[in-house]
Amino acid sequence: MSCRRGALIVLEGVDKAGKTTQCKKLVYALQKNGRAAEMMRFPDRTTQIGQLISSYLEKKNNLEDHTIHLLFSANRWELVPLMKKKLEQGITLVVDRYAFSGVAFTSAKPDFSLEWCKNPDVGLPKPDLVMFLQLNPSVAAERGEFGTERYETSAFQRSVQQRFEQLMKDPSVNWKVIDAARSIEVVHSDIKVLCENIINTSENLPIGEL
Ligand code: DGP
Repeated sequence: MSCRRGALIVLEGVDKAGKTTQCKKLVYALQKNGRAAEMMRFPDRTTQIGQLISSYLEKKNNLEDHTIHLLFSANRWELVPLMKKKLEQGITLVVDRYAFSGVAFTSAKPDFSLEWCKNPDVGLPKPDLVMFLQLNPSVAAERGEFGTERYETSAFQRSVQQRFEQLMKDPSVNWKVIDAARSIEVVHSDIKVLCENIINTSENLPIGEL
């Protein structure tokens, strides 16, 4: 008997929308319900490519904009064998950011088209569900000071938000918009319901490709 695969679930949103908090709570809740679930995050700063990205974000090095875009994508590709293995073992993966952040953040820079930005991620495992934690960037800014990393300014985040809105028009991706201005627990219970449904419906389907 072949084992039922896990679901690939992604959380996206602007900085401070609560993605990391919700990913952790979701994994814990799924495990408590007897589901095999693990969290992943992109960029994964632990690999060699991830370390380059991390020092770029910390402004310790400067990389040309196309180059860093390709490195973010390469960082996702290098984890694909592991992701596929886990999904095939029946483990549901809850992923904090994915290719959509890649496209939204780079295309928010001048002179980058969505099409060019999407290309390097074509063929990555396709999420069964992408939840967009919707939060007005000015409300996000009130949740605390932005840090000192690259991209952490209100003007840039507004531009990122607009790119995400473009991406959400793509009907080939299973987007669900979640109002992230509500309390942590209310957001969590919405997310949990969506995930239980998608885990049950995707377990007999092949893993798709972006
Ligand atoms: P964090 O999620 O806190 O580890 O922050 C990572 C930062 O990098 C955040 O500002 C979003 C940005 N980011 C994530 N993925 C990509 C990507 O693929 N391309 C670009 N240009 N930026 C990304």
